[in-house]
Amino acid sequence: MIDPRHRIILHIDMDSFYASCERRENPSLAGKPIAVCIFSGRDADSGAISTASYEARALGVKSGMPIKLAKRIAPQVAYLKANFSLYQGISDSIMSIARSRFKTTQQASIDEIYADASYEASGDYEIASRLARELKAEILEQEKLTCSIGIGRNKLVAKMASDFQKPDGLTVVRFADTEKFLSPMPVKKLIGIGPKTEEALAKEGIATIGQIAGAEMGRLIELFGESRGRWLFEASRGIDSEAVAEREMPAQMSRIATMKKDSQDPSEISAFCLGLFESVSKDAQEAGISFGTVSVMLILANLKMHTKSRKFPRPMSGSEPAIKTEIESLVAKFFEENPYSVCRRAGVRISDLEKTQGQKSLFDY
Ligand code: TTP
Ligand code: MG
Repeated sequence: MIDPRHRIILHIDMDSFYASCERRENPSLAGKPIAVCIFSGRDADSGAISTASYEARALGVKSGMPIKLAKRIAPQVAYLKANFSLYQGISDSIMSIARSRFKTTQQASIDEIYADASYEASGDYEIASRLARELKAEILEQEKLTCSIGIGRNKLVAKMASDFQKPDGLTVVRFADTEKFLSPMPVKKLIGIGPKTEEALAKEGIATIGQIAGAEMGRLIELFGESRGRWLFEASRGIDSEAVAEREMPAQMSRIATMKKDSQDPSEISAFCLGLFESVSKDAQEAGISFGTVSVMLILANLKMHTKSRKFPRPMSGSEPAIKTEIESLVAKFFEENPYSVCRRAGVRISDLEKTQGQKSLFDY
């Protein structure tokens, strides 16, 4: 067991993730304000903003805002429809880059992952910073996307550090600097504090994290109850002992990529999909994961996406020839049903994932 003083945790958070994915796919959007929308379908503009590029944020467009309101305050922003399978495929690729560099990781959301770098950095923040810079460079090179990384003594501090300087930031909070980093921040910046706690603290005259740290633990317990009071007392000092550990199986793993040139040739598209499948299945095999369903995703020149899936009667692992045949027949079937289609991007997804007995899991290597 590593002495808690020597733990070094990284938190990696992609910058304006969905918007950056869209921009990567469509370079004509470079530098322009854009927002990704989740349309509810009730009428043309009902729904909410999922995320906005930093340029659009500067115009007041934020996650969660109604699309109609955003369009009113910032009509010059390009409003795009969310394309979740694109984001999922890119997320999978980023997660596998991070997992290949650190022994212990924990995916926290579609665009966030923790890495426990205690082992790789041997307790040295200089080494940890270098590893973080290398990770940022690889993600940029491979996926053409920027992220922000926070480094700290635990998950709480690392997450607050990644948020400190965005986009494309790297913030290192050494063990001894933790309280100095946290104490001037407003209480709502402490991960886990919502508007209700903020309000209750304000009534006590507490506005900053440092003021929580200066409060009596007994008073915090009186106000918030035993466990929440203790948590506030510790968190405000940057104390958190939660381990970095994957909790559950991912629902699916996928890869999606743009073909060198648009194609109408099923055999060329199958070959492209098999290449993507090899890469997904390698990750799955290394993690000791088998799958029950394979899907082929085809995005056509008109940007419409089609998915064809096949469920197997038993869990499969990557090397079985039946899968190759199945991928070829899914592509062939699509072209039978949709002749003359022009394919621009293609992807492969495996789902119905299961842990294979006796192998190390995705989450403990
Ligand atoms: P976040 O990491 O919270 O936001 P972000 O990556 O867009 O921007 P930042 O640079 O501040 O990290 O969320 C990741 C993705 O999750 C985001 O790109 C879109 C989606 N999302 C929603 O759909 N609705 C929401 O309210 C939020 C906060 C995020
Ligand atoms: Mg993000």
